[in-house]
Amino acid sequence: MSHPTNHRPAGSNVPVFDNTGKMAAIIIGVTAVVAGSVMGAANPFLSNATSSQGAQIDTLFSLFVGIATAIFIIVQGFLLFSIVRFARAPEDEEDGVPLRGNTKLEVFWTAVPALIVVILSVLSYRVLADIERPHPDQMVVEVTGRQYAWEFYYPDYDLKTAELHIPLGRQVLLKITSADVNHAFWVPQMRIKKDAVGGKITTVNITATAPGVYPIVCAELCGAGHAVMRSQVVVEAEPTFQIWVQAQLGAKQRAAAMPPDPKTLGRQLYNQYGCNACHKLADAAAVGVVGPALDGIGSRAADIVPGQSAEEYIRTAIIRPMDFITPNYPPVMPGDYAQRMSQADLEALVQYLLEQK
Ligand code: HEC
Ligand SMILES: [Cu+2]
Repeated sequence: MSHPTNHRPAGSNVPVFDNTGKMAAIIIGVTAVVAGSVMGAANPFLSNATSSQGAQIDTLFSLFVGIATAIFIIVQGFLLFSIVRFARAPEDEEDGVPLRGNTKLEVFWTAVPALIVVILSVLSYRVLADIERPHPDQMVVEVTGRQYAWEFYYPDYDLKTAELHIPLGRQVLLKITSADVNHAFWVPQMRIKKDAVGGKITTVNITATAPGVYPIVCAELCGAGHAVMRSQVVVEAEPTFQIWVQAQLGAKQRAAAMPPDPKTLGRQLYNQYGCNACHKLADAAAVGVVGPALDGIGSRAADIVPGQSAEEYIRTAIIRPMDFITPNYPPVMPGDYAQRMSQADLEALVQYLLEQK
């Protein structure tokens, strides 16, 4: 048997030697190269990345997808070709031809993937090394995730915010951690996704390449309010960023010099401690739906637990939420407010909620 791979059982009217195999190989190969190049060049799955790291990652990803597409088409092409070309003829009851391995083919299909893997590893390493290289003008922002909000701290300015502002074109080193359970800091448009783990700091660099506002999403199921654990990155030109910093610092100084009226303070605390993520409250523009709406809580709080005044009920609900579970709601309110809140903040918040008539 000189050409086992091309052998046809007796009774078949397909000639033993023909060129369909070669033709198929050429058609499959050309299709794979064209489709792979198109997928690599115009990857339809991703919008444009808005960070320089994201752009590098996308280029690499498109190359991976392009190569994977080509390999997929080659493998499936030969599979389909074989199904059609070597189908058993209706009257053919014979066994198939006993085939042995084909050393050349095996060397080829081991060497080529090995080479592809080596090339992709080298390219990936170069992209990773470049992304991790610190720039001299780098700015540090400390990111803390907690159920269910993100908090940003700028050590350069001693400034804490709930929204991340970064200057266009400047490398920002994010030092990410969690105050409670695991979260993940994700900015889809920038291709940045990093775990936020309690007691540990994970780092990632971002250099924004397009001004705009991009959503920040928590990408780790972290509890009942996970879906509302969102914020945003605001990318602006360096001068605009500096103006924003000064405005925040000014507001902070004014707040320190002249404490806000109880209502403003109450709204601030309500949002700062993440109550807004779970409790709707019109006065604080909060829309959370995990817990009961707190509109009018001041009027009804006295009638909920017999023997507890409105003030006691609200205070207890905050510092010991498990003492009384509001019927029809899950017992998911965080139990650590007593440790996290100063006495002054707690009292201000209780007074604020009492005023919600
Ligand atoms: C993770 C979501 C979540 C967060 C964050 C949260 N709560 Fe709650 N809260 C709930 C749920 C759910 C209930 C109802 C079940 C229960 O009683 O524990 C509740 C109950 C309450 C009640 C009783 C409401 C009623 O109608 O009887 C008050 C008051 C309250 N929370 C205040 C707060 C305040 C103030 C904060 C912020 C400091 C806060 N909660 C943060 C989920 C949350
Ligand atoms: Cu989270």
